[in-house]
Amino acid sequence: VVRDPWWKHASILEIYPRSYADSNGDGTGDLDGITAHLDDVSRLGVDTIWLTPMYPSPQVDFGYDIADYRSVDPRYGTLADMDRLIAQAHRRHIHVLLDMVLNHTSDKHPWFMASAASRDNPKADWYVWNDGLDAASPGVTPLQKRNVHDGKVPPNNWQSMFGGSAWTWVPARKQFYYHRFYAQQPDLNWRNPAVEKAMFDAMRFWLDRGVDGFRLDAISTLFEDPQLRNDPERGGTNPFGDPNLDYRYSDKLPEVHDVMRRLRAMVDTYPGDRVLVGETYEPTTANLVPWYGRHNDELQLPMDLLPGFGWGARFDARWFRQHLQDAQTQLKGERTLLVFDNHDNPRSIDRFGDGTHDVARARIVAALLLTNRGVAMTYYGAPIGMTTSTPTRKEDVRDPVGITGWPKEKGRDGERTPMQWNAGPQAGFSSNPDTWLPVAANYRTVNVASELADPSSLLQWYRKLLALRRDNAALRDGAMTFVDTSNPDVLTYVREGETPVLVAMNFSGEPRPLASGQAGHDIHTLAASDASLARATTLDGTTLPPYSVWVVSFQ
Ligand code: TEU
Repeated sequence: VVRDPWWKHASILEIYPRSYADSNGDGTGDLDGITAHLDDVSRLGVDTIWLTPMYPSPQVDFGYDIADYRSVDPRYGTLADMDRLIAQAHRRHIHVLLDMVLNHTSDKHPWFMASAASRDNPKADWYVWNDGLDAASPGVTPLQKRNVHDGKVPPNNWQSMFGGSAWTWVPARKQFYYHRFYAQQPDLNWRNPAVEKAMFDAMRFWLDRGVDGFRLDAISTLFEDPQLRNDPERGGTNPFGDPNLDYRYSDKLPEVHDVMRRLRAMVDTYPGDRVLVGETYEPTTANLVPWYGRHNDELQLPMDLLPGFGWGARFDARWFRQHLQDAQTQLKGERTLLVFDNHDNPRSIDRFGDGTHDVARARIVAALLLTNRGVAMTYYGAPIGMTTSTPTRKEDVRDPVGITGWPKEKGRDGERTPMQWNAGPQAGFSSNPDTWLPVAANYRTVNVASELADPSSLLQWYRKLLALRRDNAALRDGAMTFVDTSNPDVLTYVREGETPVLVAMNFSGEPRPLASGQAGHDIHTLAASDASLARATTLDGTTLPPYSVWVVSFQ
């Protein structure tokens, strides 16, 4: 018997360490805080945690600017704390994934400090350096002319994702360096084999300590066009007021796949099915396919961020039916990894909510996430219905994206507020009233303790669905068959198996009859958002109340 690797059935919880639990009262979350809550993680019913970066960092981008890949930021604890976290998680059969930022380091990383000091040091070629052009040379674009130093402009018009030129001048070298993100996040030069070796060694360091895999940050951006051609302008401006570029020459270059293959081969030398999850923002499902590798020899789990964050995702039965069907057919049986929530985007409860039925709609999102044939990933706070608390005054903004982009771009603080554990001071997150971001105002009702005590809470809904995902054979593995496929309001599918399970979701604010076409004499409700559904005795003809979900096994 060949057993599936664990990750094919994983339920992953993304934890933002700054915001999860503060064990030492400094107002910022830490590793011991996470360790202390591992029983809560188990009680939720997930089996894997992904920690966003906890390495030493100047925290310009809250850890996505790493100054040392082999240690822990003292704000979060020590290496020994990390070892204990891993051991305690494993004791509870919880896998641990770390975030790995391969595209760039902090500008305070010793590699960059050495590289920036002169043109002839051992690390001189570890980053992407360029002499620039004479500001007066023909063809220089207005964007380049915003960035003149010693009569030089950057070699092209590339813009940082976070606003402004992607090139920063260093007087000591009389050169520009490239940074796709902040100037404090210089891009590594992946054309230099020494860089690859150093980064693979850093990953080995953690694999040797027992981590079960990595979430690879901004993975599509490792390489840049060797000719440094100008990105075409798409028209309009981005939230930072810069011309909107299409990033064709600094994203998704084919060379990244060679690195992914070598990385996968390295990771596969470790026992225990270690896994590579990719942050792969793609405009269509088909675009995810190359990330698995031609011979399934690259990422096991490219993230499918489409339903969450863009390209037309709506709270709409037709949209989700199409998307889930695409995932089933295009990914050729691979497990998709749907992502509705993360630390970079407003929470889905707000994006898909209408202001009146937000929790009811969140139950549908939970069902989409947890009953489809894929790997599930949720974000801390989503299972209790934490909302997006975006700052309203610029002086309260902590995310540099909001600081540069204000007021058009308010940054990502809203989805990073402290975890709401209970109705006590600071929601049980910290003993210190001065938390790094304010606790959201709704913490007295939206919190773990209150929702555990309430059988009808969103948290109990998540717990129920997570348990079903784990224990019900059809939901765990069964093929997905879509039924009633032209229904504009009700999304219905069957997870096949010895005892099949039907999942029906009414996306409309009106009652709708279920039309599954399944015989279903002998039915058994596994989860129902409404009491009337739990009492139903037949599949077809049963009325689905507004915004309801019914998960029911039948024979
Ligand atoms: O995000 C990569 C990325 O593409 C971001 O620009 C994302 O689109 C944006 O944050 C949405 O608002 C990753 C991390 O998830 C993010 O937190 C980091 O800031 C970024 O990489 C740089 O490391």
